[in-house]
Amino acid sequence: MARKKIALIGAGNIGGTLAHLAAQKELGDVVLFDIAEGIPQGKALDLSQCGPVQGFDAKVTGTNDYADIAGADVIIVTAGVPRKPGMSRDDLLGINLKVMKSVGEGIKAHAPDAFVICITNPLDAMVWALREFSGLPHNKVVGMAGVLDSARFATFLAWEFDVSIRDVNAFVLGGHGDTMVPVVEYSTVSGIPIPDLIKMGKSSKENIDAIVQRTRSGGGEIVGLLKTGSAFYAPAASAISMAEAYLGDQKRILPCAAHLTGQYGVDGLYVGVPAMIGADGIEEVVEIALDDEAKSNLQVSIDAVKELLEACKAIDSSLA
Ligand code: A3D
Repeated sequence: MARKKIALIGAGNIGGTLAHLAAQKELGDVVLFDIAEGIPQGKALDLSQCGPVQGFDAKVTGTNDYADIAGADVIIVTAGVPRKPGMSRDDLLGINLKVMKSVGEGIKAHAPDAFVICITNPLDAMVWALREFSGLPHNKVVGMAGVLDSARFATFLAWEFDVSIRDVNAFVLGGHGDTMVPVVEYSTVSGIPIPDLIKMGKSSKENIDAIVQRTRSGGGEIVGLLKTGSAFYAPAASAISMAEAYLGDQKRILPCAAHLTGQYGVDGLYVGVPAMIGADGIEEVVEIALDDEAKSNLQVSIDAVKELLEACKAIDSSLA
């Protein structure tokens, strides 16, 4: 069987980490693409030289030419610009929307059969725009945010309960950003829901509320510490788990920004929901019952995504 091919669009902090993880795990040969000349080539050379030390055979190459992504099985998109001081959310939206246009056209022309995972922010709008520009089927284009957000939630819960991270299952719905919805009722330690653990005296509502808030602003906390960029190790690891679910037809149910067609009362938007990833991409969106509080929080999140899409349509009339 021929080796799989993983194309990474954007060779910045996340792109480089993705390349390292994909090569280490031998998910396939890796192509790093970026518009910056020298960066993908330099990172690819450096990563290739990890091979002899770490014992992986994956070929890692760098390019500035979309033709080199031809035949990719998985594409992970991190191309774009992060928000800088003085830049409004709309400024970022306008710049990254243009980036999604060129990336979408590149994918459409050279790798229309790939499973595409978008990470570029603002995530829920960019994944939608990338799907529109690429014209790929909706089940083959997905956004990575929920795996990361629930990993953050799980980390804080494991610390709170002083238990192994392996026993924590944390659940986050909604858009990526301040309006995300960590769902306490569906989050467990070894199958025991968090509200039961509170009743057992293992934590308090106040502590869990603080953890929910810390999860919501988890990205900002890291930006505040790093000062020169945003998180990249955990975002890369999260996207790799989604790529593995697709390549291995694992049927994993992972929280991701998936295209909704009526589920959760939403039609035509990408929103963070639990979805099954297998060989057909997004094979199913799992619709769970929510209590009134989670429902109204999710609605706030959906409204925020809608607002972003309207802004995208105002910037690029081909999207309207
Ligand atoms: P960074 O290290 O700046 O890398 C971005 C790369 O994109 C740079 O190497 C640029 O040269 C490249 N680039 C810019 N324009 C283009 C283009 N038109 N075509 C190809 N490449 C281009 O950023 P990063 O890797 O830290 O983050 C990448 C993106 O992920 C940003 O938009 C972040 O905001 C976002 N992000 C999302 C999450 C989520 O959970 C959704 C988490 C962390 C970061």
